[in-house]
Amino acid sequence: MKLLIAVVQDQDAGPLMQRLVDQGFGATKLASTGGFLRQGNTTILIGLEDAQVDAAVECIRRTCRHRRQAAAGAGDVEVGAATIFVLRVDRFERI
Ligand code: 2BA
Repeated sequence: MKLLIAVVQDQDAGPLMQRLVDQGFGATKLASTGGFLRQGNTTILIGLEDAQVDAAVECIRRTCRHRRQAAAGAGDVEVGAATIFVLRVDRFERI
């Protein structure tokens, strides 16, 4: 089993959650803040089987967009589409 952690832009979070749930993924949406821009973004946690990882990444790829955003002192920066971590899960329980 794996835990996929995806940091996405707030504008993409709603449509992404909808797409994930429509495809049968369990997902949790957390409010987060980027360290560089210090602006709100969204972190989505998805617990899934190893064989589902590519399908979830594809969902993210199809939903999330690159955008340019103003950064204090650094002009514009290109943000997104998503920053994705895939972690091995040693134990998963729903009680
Ligand atoms: P932020 O840290 O607010 O970064 C927003 C965007 O600013 C980044 O987009 C990148 O284009 C730019 N940026 C970040 N650090 C920079 C630096 N030192 N110099 C110049 N430009 C810089 P993304 O790379 O797409 O990242 C989007 C968000 O994903 C980040 O927001 C952060 O919340 C998360 N993230 C990115 N890399 C991460 C990492 N290694 N670990 C944890 N979270 C990460």
